[in-house]
Amino acid sequence: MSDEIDIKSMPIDELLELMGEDLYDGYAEEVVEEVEELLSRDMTPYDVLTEGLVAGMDIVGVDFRDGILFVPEVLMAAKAMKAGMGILRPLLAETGAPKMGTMVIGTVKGDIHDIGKNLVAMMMEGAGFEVVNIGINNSVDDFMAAIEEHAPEIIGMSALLTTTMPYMRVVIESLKDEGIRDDLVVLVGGAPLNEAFADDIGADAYCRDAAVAVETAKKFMAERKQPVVGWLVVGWLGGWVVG
Ligand code: B1M
Repeated sequence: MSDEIDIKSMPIDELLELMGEDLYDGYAEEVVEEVEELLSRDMTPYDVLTEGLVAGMDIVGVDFRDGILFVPEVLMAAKAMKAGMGILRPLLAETGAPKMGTMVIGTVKGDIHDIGKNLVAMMMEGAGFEVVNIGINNSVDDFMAAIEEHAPEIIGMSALLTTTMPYMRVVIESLKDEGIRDDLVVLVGGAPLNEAFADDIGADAYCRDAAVAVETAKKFMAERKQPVVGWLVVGWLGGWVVG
């Protein structure tokens, strides 16, 4: 525990290591203090997130897989991660970038994993997107209602279980049935997915992590805007030739 340790005099690499240990042990208060201390050392929110919280959570994941940690411990670690993310969230969103577009993102039906999805949401906000995070365990109807209410350009779906990932196809098929599939960019992510799966279910892209999700979303938004710009240029050139 970092109570007896003076984190202010600790070098950054040791502080990151300590934060990983506190995250592992589920010490939310300490993780928050360490996040704040790292930020005060001029580390960027993104680096604190990736080099600190995400790196720490990776170790939790491996030990959970190997039966060293169990559900209650993982939940404590997840809470500590969320506490740390609470500090970083507004900072990542504070870029002042113009709104790039709107994304509705949710974890699919049957699945309650939300850490990675929230991370994606945070990073997207940080990149200037308006994000409507509809939470966990979302049915087709939940996605449809959010699409109707918020008119997003992008839909993001997350699944962490091999048993819930097929539900993404159900959502995409419903978008087709409603005749709105081609109006939307559908991005999918989550540890058990891959590109082949995304192709197979008819998503636009698989995003390995939050950074890739941001890059991919930006790329699609740029492509969507291009035809409009193209027509404007054609119109302008036409006017120039005629006039
Ligand atoms: Co669960 N769990 N879990 N779990 N859990 C996994 C996923 C598992 C791989 C662990 C293991 O066995 N090694 C395994 C799945 C096995 C499988 O399906 N093949 C598993 C299991 C089995 C279960 C339960 C069934 C356990 C049980 O009850 N017996 C149960 C299922 C409950 C349910 O959903 N119905 C369960 C429960 C839980 C907790 C509640 C204890 C907790 C979740 C807490 C929470 O989310 N609030 C939990 C956790 C924490 C994990 C692990 C350890 C960590 C997941 C995580 O948060 N990773 C996980 C093991 C692992 O993944 N290594 C595991 C950190 C996060 C930053 O990464 O979520 O991958 P990730 O997100 C990344 C990318 O994937 C991507 O970007 C993110 C950021 O870079 N991404 C997207 C994710 N979503 C995206 C959406 C996008 C784009 C990118 O949209 C555009």
